[in-house]
Amino acid sequence: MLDLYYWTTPNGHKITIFLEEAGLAYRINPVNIGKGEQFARAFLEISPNNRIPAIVDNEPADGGKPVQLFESGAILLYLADKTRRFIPSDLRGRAEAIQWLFWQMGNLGPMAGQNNHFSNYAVEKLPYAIDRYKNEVNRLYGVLNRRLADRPYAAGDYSIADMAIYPWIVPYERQGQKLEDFPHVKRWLESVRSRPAVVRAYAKAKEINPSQAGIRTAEERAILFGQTAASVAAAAR
Ligand SMILES: N[C@@H](CCC(=O)N[C@@H](CS)C(=O)NCC(=O)O)C(=O)O
Repeated sequence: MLDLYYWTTPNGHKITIFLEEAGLAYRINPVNIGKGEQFARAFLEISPNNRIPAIVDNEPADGGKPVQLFESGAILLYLADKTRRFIPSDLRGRAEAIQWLFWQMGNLGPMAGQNNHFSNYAVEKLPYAIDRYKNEVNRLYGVLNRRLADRPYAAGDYSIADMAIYPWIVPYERQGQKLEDFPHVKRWLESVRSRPAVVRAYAKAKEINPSQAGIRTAEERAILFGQTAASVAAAAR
């Protein structure tokens, strides 16, 4: 049984999608980031960056002690290698899938995160910051649209690259993007959305956090925004 430390956010969905696709047995340990559970000492032992998702593989392939992992891209790659699924096995195909996985991790995820922050969460609406991140996300949607113009998935067959990208395209409206401008992304989104494992992964999120509410209260904002080294150290318990 694999332990998943999870909250109902895009980076969390990536891993439930993989686990549902692969049919691996897993247990969800909810880490409610709006309540500050990411600062618990026990969680920081597994995820020193105080972010979800994280996993503990209690049955690693080498038969040794449990493997702890944080960072969703590293987790997806580890699980793909463990199961030998959702990553091409040939050298070139594997390199492409890893490349598009890292593209998501280094570009789409961080930019969409900042876009969400300045467009939706920041109390003070700063036009420069909103435009910068909304435009950058728009550029990245364009990159993905071109990539998908002549192939069904980001890299070869459906892979961990698609699983990483998908949860960051689902909220395109909140990202201030119009899917009509990105027809190949739209077709890809619909095809990934209709996969039974993806439907199950998002249903799990509803079970765990039925309201699916974002960050609403002043208390949640104080926990999530403006973190410093000192505030994390003080919150650890
Ligand atoms: N690069 C990290 C980002 C993880 C991340 O930002 N997780 C968010 C939820 S999507 C989180 O745990 N936030 C808690 C906090 O900000 O304290 C990954 O992909 O795993």
